[in-house]
Amino acid sequence: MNKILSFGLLLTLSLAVQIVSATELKRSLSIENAQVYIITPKNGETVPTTFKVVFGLSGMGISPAGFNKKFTGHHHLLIDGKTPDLLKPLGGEVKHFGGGQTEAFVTLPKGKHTLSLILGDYLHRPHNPAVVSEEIIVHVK
Ligand SMILES: [Cu+2]
Repeated sequence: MNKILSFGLLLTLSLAVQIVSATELKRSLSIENAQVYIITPKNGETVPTTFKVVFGLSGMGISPAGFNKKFTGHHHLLIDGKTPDLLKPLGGEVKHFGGGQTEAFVTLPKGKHTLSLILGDYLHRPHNPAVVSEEIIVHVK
């Protein structure tokens, strides 16, 4: 009885491992040392209510959403949010730049705000490993 139980447990465990690996495989791979970063504004900068954000990417390329090209993706801007689950496709918690844009005008209310970028693949999924920028702070006046 014990043997049957442990065999069943082993089978369940190996199945779980296989499912996790299959999910991992589906995520697009990033290039080691690829970096995404905000070029402007600078961390700590004071900006007007509408300001331009310029996105930087090194080591990988830009492709529009829906376009499955290896080692590319599109930018996602996270404003005042906590980094989402990077194992799931990005949704409404970020602004998608699925056209392949590398800059955007953003309008925010006066006050302190945080900005960061997450690169996502053709299906809006963070890469494996995820390419995420450092968070910057802007003061909107
Ligand atoms: Cu997206």
